[in-house]
Parts: sequence; structure tokens; C-alpha cells
Amino acid sequence: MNSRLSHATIATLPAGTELPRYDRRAVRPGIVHLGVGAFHRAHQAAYVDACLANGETHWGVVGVSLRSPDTRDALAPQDGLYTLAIRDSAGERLQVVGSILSLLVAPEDPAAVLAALTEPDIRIVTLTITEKAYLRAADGTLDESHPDIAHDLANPGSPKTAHGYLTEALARRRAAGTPPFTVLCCDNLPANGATLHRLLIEFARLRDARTVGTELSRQGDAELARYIADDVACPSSMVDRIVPATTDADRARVAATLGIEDAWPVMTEPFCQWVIEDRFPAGRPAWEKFGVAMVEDVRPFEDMKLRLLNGAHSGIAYLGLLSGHATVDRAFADPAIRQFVDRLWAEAIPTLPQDAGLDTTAYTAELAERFSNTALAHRTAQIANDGSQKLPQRIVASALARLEEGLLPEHLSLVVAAWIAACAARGSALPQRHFTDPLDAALNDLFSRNPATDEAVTAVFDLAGFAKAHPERQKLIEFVATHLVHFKQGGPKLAFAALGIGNEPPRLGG
Ligand code: CS2
Repeated sequence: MNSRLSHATIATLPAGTELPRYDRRAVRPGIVHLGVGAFHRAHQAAYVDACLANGETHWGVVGVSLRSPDTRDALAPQDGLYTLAIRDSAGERLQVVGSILSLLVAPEDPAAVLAALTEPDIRIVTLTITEKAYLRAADGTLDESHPDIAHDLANPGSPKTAHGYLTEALARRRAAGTPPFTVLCCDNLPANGATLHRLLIEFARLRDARTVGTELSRQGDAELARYIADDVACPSSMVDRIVPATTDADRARVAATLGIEDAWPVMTEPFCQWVIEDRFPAGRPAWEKFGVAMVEDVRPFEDMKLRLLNGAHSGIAYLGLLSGHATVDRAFADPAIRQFVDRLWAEAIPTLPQDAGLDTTAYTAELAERFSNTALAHRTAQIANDGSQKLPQRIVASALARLEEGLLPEHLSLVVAAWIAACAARGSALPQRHFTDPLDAALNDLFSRNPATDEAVTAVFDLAGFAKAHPERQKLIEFVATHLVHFKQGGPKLAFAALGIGNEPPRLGG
């Protein structure tokens, strides 16, 4: 196979491959996306592709990687084109997406990223940078002690963090009299837009503090925090599409179908959902024409997704790993895990807004189907990454909500215990770096001291900031510690048995 997907070769693709239905040369950039990984390419970039095909040609995407050059290296020789492989038991549908017009690697050229962000035509900046890149301290505020924050405050013209880029770009736009862009967070954080807005304001306040009395402040750069608070819109959004990491086998299969090579096709499922708070003072694509729900309040949808989909995902990941299941569909086919997930949903559902018209029955039925998609091979180890950043909004929030109402969080708390057990199992039952977490060094240090179980759970809660200062914190710690003892003594089997899961059904008759 010598030929590669690109403008020059796209016409040679076999019939049945969906191609961009617009002239890419006529498309102008209107969106900068930070974090141009597989999820962005399966989700927002696909929605934008539909807008472009509908004639809204001024919303092309400039993709920015904040860390690694890998996506740019794969896509630049392909003129930004890539294949989306939409997979389920019925087979695989291939769609070539053309909405990413150019790719930048921030560490290689921060000035180019800032130049893109200050272009007046850029009216929206979307982000999928993963939970940990928001650099929140254990209490949820901006982690001022993080070296990258210190770096960005000292070097505003060559930042490393999303906060540094956005704030500097907004300062430059303000100075140039260019209206601000709208910042659209697409990560799985609770109230993601409001959370990012708050972090940006905190970061800008630190910047302001450094410029007081200097030439910059005389030029009006001070009070950037107030400008961001008053003039920059950060709507929230709920994004949903399952995107397993692409494997070499996926690459080979897609190349065999296309007849040419794509260095980085993206695997995904047919399901796709986007719910966006409709607050775009600088304009937006007509997303509502392409299945996006533009709403006033995203919160109910966000909570339902984080607590039912992502919460179950984390449960399946850690319990799956501890039970020897490498993929979500295999874990979900395990009767004990399946029963556990049903009970987890039953625990989480009463914590969701009751007056928002959410149909949790239909939602969980659809989730069960999605988790059973054997064509995805979504690895449990992939979801297991960064649990300390994910569990607060997926599991701990619902557990605390139940405790506040005097209800038990027996199944929710088991997911936290399974996370701790899976972290501790690395290096013995699981490979050392089977999955990673920003807290790995601290966790390994803790485990090596062999603390008593309740001490270990308390220390983990402290490190991860779980239930910080919450009145029900101690109760939750006790639930988690009880489960963790079971994991230690008899693995998931005993932990399930203590909840009455996995017991042989009583025999009827003789
Ligand atoms: C998963 C999510 O990796 C994970 O933690 O739970 O990436 C999940 O697949 C997406 O949020 C689905 O929209």
C-alpha cells in the first residue's frame, strides 16, 4: 500500500465511502479546537462537517494539540482528512471528514497558536483537553502551585496550558478591539462551561496581580479577570460518543477497505449526542439542523450522562479489570457486572433532577445496548485512566447526594473501592502501567507503606479531594473501606457477594 488519503487521492476511494460534500478550498476557519484527539475528531469535527456540507463554509476548524505532535504528523500529509469508522454488529461505515483545515502543535510554535486564536474570524474556541488538563486543585480551584501555571504567568507569550493560551489570546483581542471568542468546553466536567469560566477568571486574576502598577496595566491589560467575567461567554455542553483508541488492526482494516492508507482513522459507534447551552454572542453554526440540542440549561443532561454513562463506564472499567475483562462489552456480558450496573443505575437515578423530563428508562436501555457493542472493543484500561479526576463527578457526587437524603450508596461506593483496588493491583495482578493517574506517585507511595484499610481510604480521599469538607464524607469513607476489605480478602467475587450479587439462584423443587 503506497498511496495515502489526501486531496489528491480522495477521488479514488471506493463507492460506499462517505466523502465531504463541499469544496474544502472554499472553507474558512471559524473555530479553533484545543485538544485535537480522537474524541474531537469523532464528535465536534463530524458535526462541523455536516454544517460545512450545508453551506456554512466559515466554520472550518483549526486543530491544536497542546502536547504531542502525533495527530498533526498523521494528518498533515493527508491535508487534514481522516476516516471515521462507525462500527456496530451490522458492520462498519466509513466517512471521510474534512472539517479540520490545519493542525498546530502548541509546544512547537506557541506564537502560531496565539496568532490563530487572535484572528477576528475565529469566533468559537472548543476544547477537549481531558479532565486533568483543567489543573484543578483538590478543592476544585485553580492549582496555583502547578508548574505550568507558574510558567504561563511568567511567559504569557509562550504558554503551555489552555488557560494561558485562552487568557493571552483574549487579552490580545481586547487590546486590538476584536470581540472575544466564545469558549465552548466539551470535556466531561460538571457544569463544564461555568467551571472553565471560573478557572479562567482565577488565572486572569493571578495575571492581573502581576501587572498592577506596570506599563501593561497602564495600557489596560489589567482587570483582565473582570473582562473575562463580564464579556467572555463560556456555555456548557454535554458531549457523548464512545471512541475507543485506534489499533494497528483498525488501521490495516480501514486501509484494506479504502485501498489507500489513513495513518490515523478514528473508531466510533453510531450513537452521537451533543447538548449545548445556547449562548454564543459572537455567532455559531446552525448546529440544531444537525441533531445538536441547543438548550437553555445543560445541567440535567450533563448530570444524567456523567452519572449514568460515565459512572457505569468507570464501574465496568475497574470491576472489569479486577475480573480479567479487557473490553467493556466482555465485562458487561459478565452476569455479576451486568447486575451490578443495573443496581448502580438504580442508585444514581434518584440523584438526577426529577423535574427536567429525563427519560432514564430509555436512556439506560440505550446505554446497555451501546455497552454491548462488540465491534468497538473499547478497552477497560482506557477508561480506567485518570480515575482521581473522573470519579468526583461520575460517582462521588451521586453517593453524597444519596447520603444527604439518608439513602445508602452501597453500589456507588463500591466503584470507588474498585478504583483503589485496581490502582493497588498494578505491579501484581495487573501490569504496572496498565492505566495511569495523575496521583500515581502519591498512590504508590501510600500503598508501599501498607496502611490499614480505613487509613488508606482516608488518605486517598485527601489526595484526590473526594467529598472535601462534605458533612457525609466520613460515612462515604466507611462504605468504601468496607468494600475494599472485601476486595482484598476475596476480589470482586466477595465484594459482589456481600451485596448479594452473583449468588447461585435458589434451587426450586427436589
Ligand atoms: C469514558 C468516556 O474514557 C472514559 O472515561 O467514560 O470517554 C466515554 O466513552 C465518553 O464520555 C462517551 O461519551
